[in-house]
Amino acid sequence: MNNLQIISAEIVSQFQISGTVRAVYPYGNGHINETFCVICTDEENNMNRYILQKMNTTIFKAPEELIQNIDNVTHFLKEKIAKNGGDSTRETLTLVPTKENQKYLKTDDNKYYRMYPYIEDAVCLDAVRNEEDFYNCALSFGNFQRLLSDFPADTLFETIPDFHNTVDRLEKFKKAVDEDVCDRKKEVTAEIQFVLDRTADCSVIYNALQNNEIPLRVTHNDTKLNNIMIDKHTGKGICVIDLDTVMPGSALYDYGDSIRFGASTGAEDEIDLDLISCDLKLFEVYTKGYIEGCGGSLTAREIELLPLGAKLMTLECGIRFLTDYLQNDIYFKVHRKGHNLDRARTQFKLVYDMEQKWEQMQQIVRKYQS
Ligand code: ADP
Ligand code: GN1
Ligand code: MG
Repeated sequence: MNNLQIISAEIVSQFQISGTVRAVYPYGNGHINETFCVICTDEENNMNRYILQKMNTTIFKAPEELIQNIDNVTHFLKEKIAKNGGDSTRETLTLVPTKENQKYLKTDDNKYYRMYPYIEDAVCLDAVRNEEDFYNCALSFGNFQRLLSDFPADTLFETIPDFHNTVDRLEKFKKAVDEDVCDRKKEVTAEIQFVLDRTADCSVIYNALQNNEIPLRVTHNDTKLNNIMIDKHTGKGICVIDLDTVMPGSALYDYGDSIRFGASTGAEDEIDLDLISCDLKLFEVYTKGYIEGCGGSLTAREIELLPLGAKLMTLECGIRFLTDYLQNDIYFKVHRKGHNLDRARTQFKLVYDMEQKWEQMQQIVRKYQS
């Protein structure tokens, strides 16, 4: 066992788990938190699994508020899921309390941990397996947003201010370019220019929200494919996870971020950019599923702006990866040299490809504009 796992085993015992801990190991491909899978067995040798997370408090500066959000949102969802005849223990996350009945554990050295039961009989994907998968995810993310449509938004803390404020993201990017703290600017002049050439795009959703052209909703804000659990047997999206950024936002953020990740023909960190493009068939099935999942609640203007949501969330994510590269990789977890730059490049390639396919993307969306 390495140090990390020993620490985790000690931490685990402070939560209300069922059975004896048999193993704790790093888990998943998230870029933000430190995630572990905990395996326990009871006297009859039944296995219970849990997800233990060390919260990233560099990024989430107010972990108590974040947990409060998750607790409120999951309780709200549980009631609705139960009312609709669903399984509220499986279709949303549940915080496992500590032995002192707290919703999270704060250690003496100011580290914050939380635990969830592992969602069993489900898979979490890093790439779409087929069109049906993606359609099912779209239904679930749309449905998630619909279930939260009457959630009291004013009770939510903003866990990361200006999270999808692309105008602000652009400003922070320009500052990182100017400061150039690790002398990487010279390697990325073409990428910097790519962003600057799209300055006008960056304010479109921001302005549409400001002018009340589109509504502010309670949104997930991080709707990539590996933030949803898919039922092993039915292939349906059953549980939306990673609720750290549930905040007031735009449906365009949720739709756009899903397209960015799931409709790409290559991985987010693919090095061979020839493998990266926007798959229009996947774009179409997601569009159909998301509009259906939202249950008719999207406005005509929101639907009209969906292609822009896809492009802008992709551009914004590329801007964020490139900013982090210029700032010496302090935000996203990296696993190799130049990892954030590779990620930024795939996003920009995808933006470019969407621009070439713009007419077709708009035509597809119009098909679902009833
Ligand atoms: P991050 O913010 O770092 O992305 P996530 O909350 O998304 O962290 O968790 C990372 C990964 O852990 C997920 O992509 C998923 O594979 C797995 N995971 C998280 N919660 C659960 C859960 N309750 N059941 C099963 N797997 C989970
Ligand atoms: C992060 O936490 P994770 O890995 O699901 C990030 C998203 C980015 C995504 C890019 C809180 O998502 O905003 O779009 O990486 N989450 C946060 O893969 O910044
Ligand atoms: Mg995640």
